[in-house]
Amino acid sequence: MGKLLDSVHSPADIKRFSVAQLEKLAQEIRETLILTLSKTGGHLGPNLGVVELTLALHYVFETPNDKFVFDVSHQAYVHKLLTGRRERFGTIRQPGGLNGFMLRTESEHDCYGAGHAGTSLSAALGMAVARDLAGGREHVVALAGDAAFTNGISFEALNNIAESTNRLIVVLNDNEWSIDRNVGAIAKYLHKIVTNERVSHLHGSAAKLLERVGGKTAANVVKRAEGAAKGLLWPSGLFEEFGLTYYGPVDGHNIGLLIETFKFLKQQDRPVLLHAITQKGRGFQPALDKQKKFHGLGPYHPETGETKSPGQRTYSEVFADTLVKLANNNPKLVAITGAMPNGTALDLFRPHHPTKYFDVGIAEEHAVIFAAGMATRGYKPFCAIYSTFLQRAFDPVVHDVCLQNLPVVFCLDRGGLSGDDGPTHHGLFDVSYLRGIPNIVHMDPADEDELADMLYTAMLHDGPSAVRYPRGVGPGADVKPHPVPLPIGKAKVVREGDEIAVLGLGALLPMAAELADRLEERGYSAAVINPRFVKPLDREMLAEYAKKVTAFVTFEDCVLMGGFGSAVLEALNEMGLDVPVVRIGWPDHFVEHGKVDQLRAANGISVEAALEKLSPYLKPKRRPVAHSSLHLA
Ligand SMILES: Cc1ncc(C[n+]2csc(CCOP(=O)(O)OP(=O)(O)O)c2C)c(N)n1
Repeated sequence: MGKLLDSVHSPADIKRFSVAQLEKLAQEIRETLILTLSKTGGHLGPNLGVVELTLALHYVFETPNDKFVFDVSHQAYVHKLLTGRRERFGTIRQPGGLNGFMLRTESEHDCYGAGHAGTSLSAALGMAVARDLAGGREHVVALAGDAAFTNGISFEALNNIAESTNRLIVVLNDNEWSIDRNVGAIAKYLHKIVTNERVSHLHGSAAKLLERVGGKTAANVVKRAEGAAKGLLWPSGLFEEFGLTYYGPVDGHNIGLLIETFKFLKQQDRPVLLHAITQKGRGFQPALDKQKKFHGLGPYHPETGETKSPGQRTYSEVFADTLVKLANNNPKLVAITGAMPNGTALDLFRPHHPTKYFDVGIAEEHAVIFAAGMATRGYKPFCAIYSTFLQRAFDPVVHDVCLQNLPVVFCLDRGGLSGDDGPTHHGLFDVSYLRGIPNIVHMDPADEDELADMLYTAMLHDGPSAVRYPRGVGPGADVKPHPVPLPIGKAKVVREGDEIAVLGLGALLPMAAELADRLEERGYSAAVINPRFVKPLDREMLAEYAKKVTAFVTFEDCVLMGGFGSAVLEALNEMGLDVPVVRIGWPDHFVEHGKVDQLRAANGISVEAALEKLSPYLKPKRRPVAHSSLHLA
């Protein structure tokens, strides 16, 4: 690690550096990012793109008094390195280590946490208005990527800024990429500004002057610098109409220029937007060559950027392959993603059915309502949205799709823990938030083949449905060449048993089977059931087992509150069947980032925890197995 970075313990330490030293520091930061993330994984490309921007921001402003609000905050690693977390940086995204996003509890320099896109302008405006009301003078800066402007909330905020405050700085970090290429009219509009030759000529001379005089303090020089900064002004119709004074586009890698520009913007008594052009992945050729891959990834080779393949098809890939097959025979099938063609694997679908594929940008609400519209015209939309991001579109799911009973299929990728990404990305709520909505069918496959069958079932179903599947690879089941439809609302009995019934939803079916094995070892007859459907629940099956078993056990990879186990309890209660239900699932607190197995064990999602909770309901056996370490009643 280079010397300059070693001497940086807080942002104050970089303020004594010259521009040349800051450029050297930028180089050291890039090396640190590339090396560290090669071991931990993380958002390499976005962070390599904001090194100079972050340095210039910290050079000019004073956090924690001034406030930086980063959109998504996946690009806050450089900020972390500069704000007292350098020594712990190697722990990023590791269990017990630094979070991969901004976290208010992690540092006083993280004034706002995020992980979902489009929140920075609203949050920053809230802080600016609070400051104005309290008579404060601190600066509030929102840093948002170009893809954040595909999101409705950003525009809801823009609609309010000019009327709400005179002092807010928005930095638009434009690299022309979302995770995939950025899409839509706004992306085209920004591209037009960036590639306009007249603008770049004008700005070239203004920027040169600014650089020449920048950093000098004599009054007349400062005046000239200000004049030059004004030369960066280009009336961008869009942002000017929203009442923000637009500056740019500026080279987001020119530290000297950025510093002088921020010094100028800091003095403005009106909301301003700086359009900075950056290069995602700058300084690492593999990241420049493969923008999508290096947006966010697991460990890689620090020189070649090579990564290990998971060795087996992920759930997302099985989903995409199945959808290709289904679309081959169904001209009405369309696939929709909200800026996640890579994550959802729909980029495998796109080449097969380019006219049936829609990337609508980071716009989950629009994605769902757009799907509803298509469904009214006889199309069968498959909306592939991560479980965590569908939270954004809860009302469209209720009001537009389910209320009108439209045949939209929600393909909930990352249902369950998202692991290293942490609480903003864990998909633990969808069972609870979807289960209470009338008309929806909710399915959870236990393996890849069942996922294919459920997608086929959803295609045939004339109403709304959701199929939820985990991140990464599953058990590796062979997928049949042709999926078959499943009877809706019917569970699958995997193993018969008549003392305890263990229900394992989706990814937790193996845990249910393991519990049953452990019970069998102790002499209990345990049934293993794959519920398949959270809704409609197989009441017949429940009633049948309620006649014979002393308890049910439910395993689910979602929050217990309002979840699958709760559904079982409710159904038994409604049928007047008084059988205890031991529920295993996620407790009522947010779950930090970490390894899935460790987090499950630490949160009581384990066979051991189930045995302990179940013990009061187990009838004593005459000859308990001697080696048992558990005290079964
Ligand atoms: C609501 C929501 N949907 C999807 C995502 C997934 N996501 C994370 S970063 C990202 C792209 C961000 O692009 P941009 O804001 O331009 O920043 P860049 O990474 O290019 O610097 C997306 C789609 C998200 N975080 N939040």
